[in-house]
Amino acid sequence: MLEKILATKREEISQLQLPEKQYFPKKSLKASLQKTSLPLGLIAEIKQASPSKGVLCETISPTAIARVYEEGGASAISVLTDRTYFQGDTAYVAEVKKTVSLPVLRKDFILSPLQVEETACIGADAMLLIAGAMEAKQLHELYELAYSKGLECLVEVHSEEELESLLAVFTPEVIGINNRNLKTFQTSVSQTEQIAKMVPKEALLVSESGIHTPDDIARVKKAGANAVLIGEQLMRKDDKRQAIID
Ligand code: IGP
Repeated sequence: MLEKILATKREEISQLQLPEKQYFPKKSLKASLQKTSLPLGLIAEIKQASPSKGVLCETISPTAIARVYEEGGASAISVLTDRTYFQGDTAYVAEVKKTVSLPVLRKDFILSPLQVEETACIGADAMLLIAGAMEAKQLHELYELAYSKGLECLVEVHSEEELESLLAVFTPEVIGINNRNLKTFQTSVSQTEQIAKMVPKEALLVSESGIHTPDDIARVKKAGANAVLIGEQLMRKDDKRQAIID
């Protein structure tokens, strides 16, 4: 699946034109995750659909959802901007930035320096980089470019091998362990329990995907996660604010 998405993305990049630059006060993802009042930092995701689950809700108002996430105590908002597979939109980033004061993470498949520029233009505070999508050296170049533009990165790994290749090149400030196996789409928090052991102490660790119950949260916390990234479980709930508190 990842390969298919990346092929579409390369196609899109070849047509990409930079939008006009939007200016917003910058908010640090890392700092916000560290100073949470919840048991763990929470990146709450706005995701309308996904290749694994199909459509999660028929219509969405990104600004209304963002407001509720903020009220519930989330530390940051993740906004899916991929249109083809996730029904996201790059315009959602600015809409959310205008509505809440939390840092906004752009969730997409970033493969090229031009997309890093675009991420800065659309007003995001941070962006996702996926280790499984490229060589560690290339990822490091995009990472450096992002930080030079005032953007932070959440660097996502799916396996011990991916993390090992990455750490041979550099240590990202914020590392995400994706609990979803991209081949089978199955999620298991045991991914975090397994891989967390290899994460250097100085990095902030985010456990991503497949987090549904308080027990999942307790397990990843015990494994050493500083924060969780939750999409589906919140998107399916009518009362998202209560879902965060629960
Ligand atoms: C959220 P979930 O299972 O809570 O909806 O997962 C998030 O981790 C997931 O959307 C995600 C993702 C990604 C989406 C993780 N890595 C990369 C797109 C691209």
